[in-house]
Amino acid sequence: MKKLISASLMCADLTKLYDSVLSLEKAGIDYLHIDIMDGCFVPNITLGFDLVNAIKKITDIPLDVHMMVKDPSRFIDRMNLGENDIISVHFEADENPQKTLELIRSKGCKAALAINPQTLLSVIEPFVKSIDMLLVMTVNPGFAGQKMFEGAQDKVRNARLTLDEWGLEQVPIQVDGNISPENGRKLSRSGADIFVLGTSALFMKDKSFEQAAADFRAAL
Ligand code: S6P
Ligand code: MG
Repeated sequence: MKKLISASLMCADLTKLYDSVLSLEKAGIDYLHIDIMDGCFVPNITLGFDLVNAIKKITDIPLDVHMMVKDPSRFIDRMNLGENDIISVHFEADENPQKTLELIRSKGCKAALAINPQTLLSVIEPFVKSIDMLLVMTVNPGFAGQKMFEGAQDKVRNARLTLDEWGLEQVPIQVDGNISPENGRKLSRSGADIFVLGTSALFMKDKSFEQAAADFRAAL
């Protein structure tokens, strides 16, 4: 599977978001990752649905919306997204993930299930027919700038094996949290396909997006 980069916009300079999106386009970034938090499922609040809809209007880069929100099905209709966009919802935050995943697909978007570092991989089994991507969190959701948890590589390797066993070779695995070039390489070798890049690889003081993305791709 082709290795793809998703740029985490909560790590961008929000005073220059428009320019940043255009620069990310020029750098050939594959997805824009938009973190939505509710201050309840996670102890933070960042970006929101109005921003998702505004960004959608200014770029053709597909959006990758990561909802860290309790009962996310309440909000799927708030976003004007299309067939190349991904919406991820957390297993831990939803009483009926199946229904939410189906709702996302009914909107024409790709549906993804996200799992926290402490959540066992086996929980995804009932939902495998309804997912277009699996998001394996490599930090506890809520904040940028954290350290990847120790078992991340093993978890991604097991996730790839498990998905393949179920005949889901085409379902990509996304990793999110402290994806530096070094961690990206390790996780890529374990089977990760889509890399959410924040402060550890893309949003850096002394490097352009173009250079940072090239360095990351070269490290994989
Ligand atoms: C965290 C959020 C992430 C971060 C990203 C930041 O809750 O879901 O998408 O924005 O992990 O990257 P980094 O390299 O600062 O950890
Ligand atoms: Mg995220």
